[in-house]
Amino acid sequence: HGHGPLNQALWPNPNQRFNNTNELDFSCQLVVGLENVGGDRAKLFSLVKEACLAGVTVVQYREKGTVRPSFLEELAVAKVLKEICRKTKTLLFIDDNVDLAIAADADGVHVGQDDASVQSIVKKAPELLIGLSISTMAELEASQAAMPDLAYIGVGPVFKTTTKKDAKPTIGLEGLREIKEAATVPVVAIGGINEERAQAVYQHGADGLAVISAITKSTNIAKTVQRLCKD
Ligand code: 3NM
Repeated sequence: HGHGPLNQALWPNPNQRFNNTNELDFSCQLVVGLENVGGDRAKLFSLVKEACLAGVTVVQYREKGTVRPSFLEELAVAKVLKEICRKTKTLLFIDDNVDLAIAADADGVHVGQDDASVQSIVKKAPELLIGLSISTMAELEASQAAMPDLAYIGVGPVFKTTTKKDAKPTIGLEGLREIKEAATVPVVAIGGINEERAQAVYQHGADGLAVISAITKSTNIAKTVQRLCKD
């Protein structure tokens, strides 16, 4: 499978993928799937496009609803998202599904503690960037060996979230700070983050943030993204 133009420019040598990690911007991530927009594909595409144009730096395509689309349906959606992201130079990550990330020529894959191991992803798809969810100091410590292969860690839930059904206990702003102080890769805070809470999240050390509902439920996406995202 071919590298996207973005990957090609950034990672000329697959064995030195992370030499340029500092040039990648993980500051503002929209996590979204069909379940977050009432299953409406056209709405998903227009929302992602608007968010990308407004300054979102990463889109994570995530289908974790009770009704899962088929692989081919998800691939069709992911390919459109890839095209939108390519035009705005936004990174596209796929949640959990390494095969989908490869097939859609995404820039990266985001995995949780119970998903594919970082080691197995590196082996299978060395060109993919990898984000890993971390909720506790114990998980951070247990993931030390994987750090050189990670583009960022997703840390949360910082605040109570109603969007993720199986969310872990909230860690709060102090939990975020504690993990940030020990982390060696960019920290992307997630969970219940909205326009009002964004500044506090940055003040507690986050390098970036990731949201679902703050953007999918916004009535003015451009304004919301401006307020959420670090300049
Ligand atoms: N992951 P909202 S919390 C997808 O803690 C996701 O790892 C979380 O949605 C984690 O911005 C979460 O609407 C949901 O709270 C984020």
